[in-house]
Amino acid sequence: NGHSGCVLWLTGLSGAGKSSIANELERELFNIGKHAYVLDGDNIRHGLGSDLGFSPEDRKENIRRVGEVAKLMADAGIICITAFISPYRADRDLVRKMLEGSDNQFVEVYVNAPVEICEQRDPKGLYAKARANEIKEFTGISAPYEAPLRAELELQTSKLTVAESVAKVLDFLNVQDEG
Ligand code: GGZ
Repeated sequence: NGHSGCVLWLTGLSGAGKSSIANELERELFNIGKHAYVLDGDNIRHGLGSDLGFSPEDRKENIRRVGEVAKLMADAGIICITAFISPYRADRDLVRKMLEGSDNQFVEVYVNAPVEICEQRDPKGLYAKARANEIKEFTGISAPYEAPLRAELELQTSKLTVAESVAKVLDFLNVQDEG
């Protein structure tokens, strides 16, 4: 992978484990001398995307902006790890297209857990709110999630620990310890 950056695009339901995997991956990459950075709702939706909600149009624009930022970071030689639901195939494919033609690899990682499991986990109580109709257009409940058809990697997080998922990504990247 040399010194070139890339984009690790994690996609999946709320509660599937995207953020946990992304953050642990960032730490592991740092430990082997790689410069990685996580983009997620916490650092994007309050700032760059503060005007956006969760309608299909707003999600599309959210993902477009994240894609542009991820591309810049990859151009700067950083391993950019993104952790957004990114529920629409067309939106993810748009980012893939953006990265084509640059020498930055786009790696779509399907963080896959059944919606029943995500709903059981419900760490922030959002599924309960969605069921009570207090949150509209909630992905997996009242808004669609379009699963990837040709993701470079799939992580079944109901069967894998975070560490096992991270190991699979590192293995895919074939990263070497640069000390
Ligand atoms: C889905 C929502 C919604 C709705 C608020 N639908 O588990 P979380 O809390 O921390 O992650 C979810 C996050 C999703 O934001 P993204 O930027 O990843 O979405 S997208 O890629 O579709 O643009 C959830 C919270 O925001 N959240 N309302 N209606 N998730």
